Amino acid sequence: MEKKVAVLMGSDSDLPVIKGTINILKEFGIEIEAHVMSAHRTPKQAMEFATNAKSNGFGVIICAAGKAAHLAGVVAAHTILPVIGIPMNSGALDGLDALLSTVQMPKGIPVATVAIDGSDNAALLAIQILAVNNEELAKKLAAKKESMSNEVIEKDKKLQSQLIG
Ligand code: RP5
Repeated sequence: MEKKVAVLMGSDSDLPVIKGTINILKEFGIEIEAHVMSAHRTPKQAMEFATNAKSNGFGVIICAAGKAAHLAGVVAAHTILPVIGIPMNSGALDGLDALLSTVQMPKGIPVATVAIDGSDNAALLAIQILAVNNEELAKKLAAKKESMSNEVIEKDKKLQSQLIG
């Protein structure tokens, strides 16, 4: 059975950005579960979800959180699944608080941290992890890269024609 991806967010206020993650996972046909779950406000639920995630059929867990963003770290502490952290720009420090809280994990408990509000890359990294053992996903990823490359080439052609006149 194909592995699912969990998308956890610390608050529903994260959803507008995290919709990007969900949309890309859906575009690739990946089964997802999305939850509002907080390391601070619902610590028991976060711990239980992480502890049971592997046996519940998940392959990767994405955690988005802002401010003192501990969700990804707490989840990573309770699972051997790869955990991807998205630091959210939700406070006075423009996301730098969440970036440091997410990326600066102590040794032994890694969290693969994407950029502040890096919702698309979190989804793509999760898909790349699943694609290690899934040729169909690997082909879809290669096609996506090809299409991105073609878009940039087209933009360059347009620029050249504007510059030349
Ligand atoms: C974090 O605090 C959430 O992930 C969110 O980014 C931020 C603000 O949450 P709310 O006060 O909007 O619920 O826990």
